Amino acid sequence: MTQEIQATAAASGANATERFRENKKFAADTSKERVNLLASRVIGAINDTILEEKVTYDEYNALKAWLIQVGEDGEWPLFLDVWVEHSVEEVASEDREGSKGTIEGPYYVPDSPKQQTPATLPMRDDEPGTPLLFQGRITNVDGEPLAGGIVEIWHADDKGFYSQFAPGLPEWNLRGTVVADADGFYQINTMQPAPYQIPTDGACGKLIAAAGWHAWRPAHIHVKVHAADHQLITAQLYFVGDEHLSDDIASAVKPELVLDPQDKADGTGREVTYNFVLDPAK
Ligand code: MBD
Ligand code: FE
Repeated sequence: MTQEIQATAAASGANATERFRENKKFAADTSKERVNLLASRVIGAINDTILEEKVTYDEYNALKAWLIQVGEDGEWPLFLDVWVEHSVEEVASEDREGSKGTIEGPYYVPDSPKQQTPATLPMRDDEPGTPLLFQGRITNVDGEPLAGGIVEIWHADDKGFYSQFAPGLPEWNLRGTVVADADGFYQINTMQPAPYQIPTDGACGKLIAAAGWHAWRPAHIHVKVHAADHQLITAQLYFVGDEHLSDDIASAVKPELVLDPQDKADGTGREVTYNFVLDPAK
């Protein structure tokens, strides 16, 4: 299949920025003391770096130009989710007993089309890739099924593009909200995604090139799993053997999140079972 998609960093960045503004709620009521503490520490860390590393005016102006560019490209969500969110997630999940989670990233869209299990994600007739049956159970920490639990799932296509952020894809391509059955069992038919490179033509790509880093994330499936009276888990599932498991640019891989799909007996692709254990609501 040939497909002419012109995905630009600025276009997907603008979409991610817009989505963030629409969907994210944040506390405006942080105390003065807390803002003072956090802002002073961050500004202090920047100043310490400048003094210790003897940063020049040239470097300072390059930084200024780059920060302006991050905003122009709409890449603040990308920058923060790639280089900062993993620490926020670590703090947020510190005392969780159930399944591990990881970062959400910039490409979640709420309210994807709802289906009862067994589900097949919306995809094109000629959607490229290897079919993957992703299934398992949603239980509480005592192993009891959470009837009607929900798996929201989203992932990139075989070329690394997310619907609603790259042009030319059907609106809900490879996105869905799947309701588990009375035993907490869910089954989702999709396509196994490929390793993914964050946009290289915008400000984040410029930083990566200038620093001699790489832009890769391992192939991944994003999920949000929830059930009444239980804590939401936001996670990503990866694939065993992926060369970027150990050097994810977003530092979001955990060993508990790696899938090992097997060939299906009927030869129609792969299948894997993954169970989610949800903590009780706080
Ligand atoms: C992604 O697909 C992603 O999951 C993250 C965390 C950052 C950039 C692109
Ligand atoms: Fe992603």
